[in-house]
Amino acid sequence: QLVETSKRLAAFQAVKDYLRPEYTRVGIGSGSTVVYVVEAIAALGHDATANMSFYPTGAQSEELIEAAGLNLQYISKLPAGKQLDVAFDGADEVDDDLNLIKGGGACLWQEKIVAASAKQFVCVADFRKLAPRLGTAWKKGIPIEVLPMAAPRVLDELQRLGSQNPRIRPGLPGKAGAIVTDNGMWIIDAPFAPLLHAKDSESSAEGGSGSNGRGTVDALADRLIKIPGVAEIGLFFGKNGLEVASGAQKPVAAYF
Ligand code: DER
Repeated sequence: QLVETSKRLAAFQAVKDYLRPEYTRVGIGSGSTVVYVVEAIAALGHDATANMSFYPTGAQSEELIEAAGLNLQYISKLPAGKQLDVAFDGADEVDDDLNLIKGGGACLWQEKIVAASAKQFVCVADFRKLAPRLGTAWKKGIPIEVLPMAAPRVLDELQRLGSQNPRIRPGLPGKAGAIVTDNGMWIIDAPFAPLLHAKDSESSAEGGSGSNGRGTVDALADRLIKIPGVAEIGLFFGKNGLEVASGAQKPVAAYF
């Protein structure tokens, strides 16, 4: 119960702090924490949200927006040169530079597209997600969205890059075979040694290529995204990280 209370408090605080009445385009992430973000937005009342459109990051996010009676719009319809005013989303782990591991809900590809389309990206997470370095609290590995036919090759390359026991995410009961994302892809979860910040002075910060050496978030991300068959990776960058894309989609705040 403490976790749910923490998620809800974080969500209501994030909406209070970052959803301005004049905003018209709002990204909505995926997972269980963002449920409370939508609850907080809906609680503002119809008049407050009537001029706002809400952009989903997958099937669950779309259902959340519709069920709350909010105006649903799609990132594929965002006019050229326009950005979302703000995007809210959860995370599986947040380090103290606001680098994120995302993808626990297998929605990371659309989540990153929406996040990268927003002027501000607000990460909403409960206390369990906070860790000094990525990979210390979240042990399941970095979620990576891959083309199914390339999965065996990607697993090989991840092993070579030092991942310990990367594996294709299995389906849940009732679904034989691998999880299939909203985009028809598979997810590989790739555990690595805890990732350093670019600023860490430790000697192993060269990127740990090929060994279990500890790499930096940026250096590892650079390698992962280049593996043939990888569609997107569940690493989002914080204050001092790389720009993921043109937008200022680096997380501006994380609430716990
Ligand atoms: O898939 C994701 O990145 C989601 O944001 C998710 O991992 C966060 O999930 P939670 O809010 O249910 O912990």
